[in-house]
Amino acid sequence: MSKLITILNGPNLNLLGKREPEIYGHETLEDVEKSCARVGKEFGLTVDLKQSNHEGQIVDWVHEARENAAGIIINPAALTHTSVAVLDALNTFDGPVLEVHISQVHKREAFRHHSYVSHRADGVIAGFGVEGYALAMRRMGSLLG
Ligand code: CA2
Repeated sequence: MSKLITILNGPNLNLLGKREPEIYGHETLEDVEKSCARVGKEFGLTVDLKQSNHEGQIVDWVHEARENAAGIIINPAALTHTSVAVLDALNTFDGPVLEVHISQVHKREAFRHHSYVSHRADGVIAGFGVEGYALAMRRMGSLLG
């Protein structure tokens, strides 16, 4: 039976591909879901990609993933740098957690250099554009294979 990977996206990422293409590129979250599903097929993984602008919603989705997902890929967006609540939720999840950032956060403002989520993440990808999500899917394939 195929295993589910929950892909969570935080605040403002609904605008992906629609604003600030010089930082975040031209591809949308729909494109990301398609490319992740393609990679997932190679490894017997299915994907469920979600986005919310609300911290509590992300926490609720992590709890849902506890019941139905084998792994979590998360781009917490600004919550990366602020949210102990998202970190605490991820700490209750037993499977692999991979953190993805589209931009190279370490080349940007100092406040983007610290991630609460990295205290839990089993791997971090930053600065590979939206390709980072598909790379994280490949890693999920090896971790769960
Ligand atoms: O590089 C990333 O993926 C970030 O997680 C994106 C966050 C930012 O706060 C993090 O420091 C790094 C911002 C997401 C905003 O998404 C937008 C997408 C398109 C247009 C405007 C915002």
